[in-house]
Amino acid sequence: MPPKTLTLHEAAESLGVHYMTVYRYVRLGMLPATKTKGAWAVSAADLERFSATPKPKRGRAPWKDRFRSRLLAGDEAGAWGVIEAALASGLAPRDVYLKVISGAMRDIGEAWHRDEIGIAAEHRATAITQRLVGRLSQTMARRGPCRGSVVLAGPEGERHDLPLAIISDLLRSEGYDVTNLGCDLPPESIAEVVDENPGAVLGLSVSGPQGRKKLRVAVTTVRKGRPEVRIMVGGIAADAQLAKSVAADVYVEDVDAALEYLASA
Ligand code: B12
Repeated sequence: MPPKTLTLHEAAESLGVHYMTVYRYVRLGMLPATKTKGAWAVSAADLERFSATPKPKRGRAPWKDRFRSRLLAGDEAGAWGVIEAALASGLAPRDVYLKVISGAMRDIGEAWHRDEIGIAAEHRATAITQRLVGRLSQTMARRGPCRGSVVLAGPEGERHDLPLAIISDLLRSEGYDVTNLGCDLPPESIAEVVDENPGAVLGLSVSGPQGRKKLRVAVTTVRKGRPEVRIMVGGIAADAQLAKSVAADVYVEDVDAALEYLASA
């Protein structure tokens, strides 16, 4: 027997609140819901769980969970609503990138790894997140003197470009001039752009096994005839040992480590 579902009007009646209140719970990702034939439906089990859970106090809302829930429902407007609500509540844009967006994507990766969600749900969530990061990035430019230049790229075979987009926005917001090439770059193309940006630090990002494999050729190609170029390596599939073994200058675990290195480079 299929699980019992309720319309938002029925859910509102059951919770004893206004329809708009339930609608807001759904759009903020607090109450799981799916859209069927253009209308939201809530499962009886989710509604029961929701009514039994104490509601988060203002300022302590689990933004990451709400955002993840909207991503998994394929609800782009709702996911953007969560970002707007988080910003309006005073969460810093940097935390929206690192805690809400990155945190939700990592959770989704784990869920996919455990076979709890399919590849389509993961791809849909990634596509929505890419568009929302594009939207959010317009609020991240900083006026004032340029603190230096950075070229970001993923080696050939690397297909994770979201980390690059996020790091790019965070470095821009700290006053760096960033050229983000995205992922899957032939080594010669990375070298070409390094030549066009004299003095820039190169940041390479590796998240998967393929990018990891091609990191060495990326570093070697850039270094050939350009021994002075400083190269930092980051990403979930990288570590200090890997960075050292390919003769990069430094492994940077996160944006703070990158900022520290850039300030000293
Ligand atoms: C979305 C996703 C994909 C998408 C990518 C789409 C896209 N356009 O980006 C697709 C579907 C293509 C994909 C494919 C694969 N993926 Co994938 N993917 C993910 C997922 C769910 C999210 C990645 C993400 O955006 N995370 C959010 C970012 C912002 O967080 P982050 O990566 O930790 O980045 C932070 C830091 O690492 C750091 N950082 C990162 N890079 C850099 C660089 C610099 C210079 C600096 C300063 C900092 C820095 O700053 C970031 C912000 O804090 C992760 C799960 C996860 N745990 O992340 C798996 C994950 C990365 N994927 C994984 C795997 C195995 C694969 C595949 C091999 C699957 C397969 N069998 O085909 C392929 C490989 C494709 C390839 N050739 O690269 C594994 C990697 C395991 C490993 N360490 O090797 C993960 C961890 C999933 C898992 N739990 O198993 N994937």
